Amino acid sequence: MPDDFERMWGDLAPVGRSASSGGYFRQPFTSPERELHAWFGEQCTARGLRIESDDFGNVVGWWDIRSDDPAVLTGSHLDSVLDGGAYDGPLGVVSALAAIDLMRARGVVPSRSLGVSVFVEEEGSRFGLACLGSRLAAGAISWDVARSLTDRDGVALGDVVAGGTSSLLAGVGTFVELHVEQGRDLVDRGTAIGVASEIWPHGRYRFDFTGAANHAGTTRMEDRADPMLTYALTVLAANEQARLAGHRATFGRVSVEPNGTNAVPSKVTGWLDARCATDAGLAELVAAIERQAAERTEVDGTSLRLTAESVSGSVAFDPALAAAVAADHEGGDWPIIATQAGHDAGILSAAGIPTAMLFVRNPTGISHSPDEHASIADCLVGVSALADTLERLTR
Ligand code: HGY
Ligand code: MN
Ligand code: MN
Repeated sequence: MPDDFERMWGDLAPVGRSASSGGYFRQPFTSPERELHAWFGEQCTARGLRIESDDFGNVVGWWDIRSDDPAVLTGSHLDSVLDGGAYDGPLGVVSALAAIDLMRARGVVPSRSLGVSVFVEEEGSRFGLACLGSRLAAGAISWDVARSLTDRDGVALGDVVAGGTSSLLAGVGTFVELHVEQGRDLVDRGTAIGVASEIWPHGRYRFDFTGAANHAGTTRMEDRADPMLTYALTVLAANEQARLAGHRATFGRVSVEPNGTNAVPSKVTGWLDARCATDAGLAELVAAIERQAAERTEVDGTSLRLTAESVSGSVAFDPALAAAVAADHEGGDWPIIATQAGHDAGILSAAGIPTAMLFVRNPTGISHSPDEHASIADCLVGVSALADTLERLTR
């Protein structure tokens, strides 16, 4: 089995990888990501898995078993954030294929169909909405709304994929997603595998600060309406709010118009990624940041427009399923832990499909970075853990 996993992992390693940073640029419906989808199709065909695609680019490879019982689905995503790591997403897909290989090597025949899924645009790195593919598959967003989402070049989702309907989840009774841990809980506990209890609510909010373009030299400081100043103080306010309350607030993306060196900008747009343990806490955090930004616009003579671009409510995974997945393993029960990272599993869980997540230890906890890593040994433990879990669920 190790060679299966390592062979597949080696196939993916060069695809969409930056020569300078070593990070990955696998945005949905771009050639590196389409190359990964083609690879996935070949892997499914090589295993005799029936390939089913929906109108949005989501794909499932089915191990069809004649049964009246609802199917079990496992999988993750192949798209990445900009300059992302190798594991976030692909680890769950490669591990699912390797887990099927391992089950077959063990002589296991499922009592119900078992599918391996790849949902598109989980990161929302191109069209701005997190878990776009799984939201479309689960009916959490309509195609009419999603088709108009645009990327930074103004290309609409409807321009790159046909759209329509999806029935990929119609007969699915349980979903399991294996994912590299994006944090340090497992490494601090000294254990390789964990199970998810919940996903923190989180959202992405666009702050448009408008001011007045002017000369960087001849305009006195007191005569300016500088949106960069309002933006900068909003970033500081968000950081302070989150730090004091134990939440998360990040401005990782900004655009400046006209972005000149010797001019006061006319407009600065910043995107806030905010996350809290509760829905109410998230709303309060964003409201507090918005309030402080608005107060600052009064001082700077600028204006603010706030748009919520992507909001994911809190997810509590099925506790009985989590407990059943985590229990009775060599070396003891797997820990059940919360995550602040969003996943397709959260969308399917919120859509009413009993869902579990397996986490594989990340020795540094770093993610959404070229430095994201998991050891091959832990990845192979993950494959075996996923095979055990799928065996239990398809018995
Ligand atoms: O942003 C997230 O939480 C996830 O990695 N998509
Ligand atoms: Mn992910
Ligand atoms: Mn991610």
